[in-house]
Amino acid sequence: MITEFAEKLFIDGIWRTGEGARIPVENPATGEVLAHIAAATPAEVDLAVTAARKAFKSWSRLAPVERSKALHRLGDAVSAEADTMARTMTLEQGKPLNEARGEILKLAEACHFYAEEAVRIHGEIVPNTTTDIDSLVVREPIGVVGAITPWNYPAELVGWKLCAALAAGCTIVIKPAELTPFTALAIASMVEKAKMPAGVVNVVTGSGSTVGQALVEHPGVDKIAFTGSSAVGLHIQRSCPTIKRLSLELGCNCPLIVTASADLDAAAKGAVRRSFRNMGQICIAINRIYVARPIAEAFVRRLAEAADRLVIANGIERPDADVGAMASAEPLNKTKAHLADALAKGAKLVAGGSAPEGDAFARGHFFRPTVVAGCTHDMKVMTEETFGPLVGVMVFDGLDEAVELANDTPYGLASYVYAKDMDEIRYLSSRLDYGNVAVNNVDAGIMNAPYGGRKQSGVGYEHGREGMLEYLNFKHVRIRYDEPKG
Ligand code: TXE
Repeated sequence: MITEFAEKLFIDGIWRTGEGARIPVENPATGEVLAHIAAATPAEVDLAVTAARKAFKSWSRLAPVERSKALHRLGDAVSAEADTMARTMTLEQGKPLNEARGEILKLAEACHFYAEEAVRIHGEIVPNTTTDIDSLVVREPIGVVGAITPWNYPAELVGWKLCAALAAGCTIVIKPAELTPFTALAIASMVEKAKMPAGVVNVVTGSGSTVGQALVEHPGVDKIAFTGSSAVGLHIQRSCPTIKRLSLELGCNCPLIVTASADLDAAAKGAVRRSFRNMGQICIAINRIYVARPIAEAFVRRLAEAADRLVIANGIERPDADVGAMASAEPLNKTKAHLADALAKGAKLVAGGSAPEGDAFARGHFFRPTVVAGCTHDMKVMTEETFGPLVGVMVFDGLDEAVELANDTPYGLASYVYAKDMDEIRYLSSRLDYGNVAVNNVDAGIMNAPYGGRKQSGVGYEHGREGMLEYLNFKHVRIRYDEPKG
């Protein structure tokens, strides 16, 4: 599937060989170059936006039930190709094949979810000053969306934007991350299979600073939907030359609080899953854990044992591995730097701490799931997003202190609690200043509930009905009627 899409752009329903510079895409588990992409030129970005504008005229006027059927067809096409799409993702991103397949099926789920939502968009009639006037509050699609996506979830993060936008009646130009462009191009080929009208979905590849920036600056783009780092999110917000709608899903430094009433085995299991899945390269990964003093030792022991048990492998060779390669050298180096910083400041290494040994790991970006205990808030692991397989643990003495530590961050995307005591659960969930709080589980994001960050973690929502509202405008139509004559 990868060579098929090499150097291609998907614009106005046509696969075009890109005219710009070639950028290599590597397999992070082996260092091999898989293929090259073409960096879209400004003219090609303009072509894609123009195609999306043209398609918007008819797509936005299509009966919602027809948009719904198209999204269902897309979901079916994605499910049918789940195996090949997953392989493409594992080759370019590094996560194990089974996990990649799960992500592709989540993309299909998003297609079907928003296919259902497409037929439920409606307005209301609100009370007026007199009874001979109707005020209709209707919803209309925003227009052309520029979607800029990262490499950690190459299918889902494209899919949430694409499906919600299309359901609302918008059209879209997608700029995927340079590291994982082929999954997005594979999605475009499913769009083709699903017989979506030309121009409704377009994919242009290339770097953020050129192709992404061209979308941000294009006057024909009405909304930017972005997932990525807080720094680039802020840059996008500042650099829009015209007023545009924005949704920004940015980084975090997510806390987990484990109270003395918690089920320790469940807490350790949850912590390991949410700290190390996708090698910690998740905006909702647990980065720092606050544990009640009386149970701290027992919890850390369980956590370290569970981390040590994780199977690490090349995700193509071991589809069922727990963790694979990291996506590139950059997050790996950041992980090592945060680990060195914590150890230098007195943290204790209790699991991992180095690359796995053996020829299989020699050329890829591998690192063992790592736990450091005895942490404090002057360590980077406790205050910055590591985006790698590293978690820090710190002890607390009272719930107030736990809340204060957990909220001591500029971020506000997701937080986690393990506790059995209902009073503790209520207290903590109401005081954690985060868009998502998961209690006694670690799945902070599900398809039918809004998912979004506070503070420097972003603005806007994805998932759920709220995710689709991000692609709709309100319009107030105020109609005065006369008494019929005769
Ligand atoms: O993100 P970037 P990167 C965090 C995480 C990670 C760090 C860097 O901490 O280590 O960010 O990752 C495009 N105009 N997250 O470098 O640079 C870029 O091409 C327009 C958290 O990959 O933000 C890519 O398509 N677009 C996060 C996308 O933005 C630009 C997920 C994201 O890239 C641009 C990823 C520009 N000037 C990283 N510059 C999460 N919330 O899950 C770059 N891009």
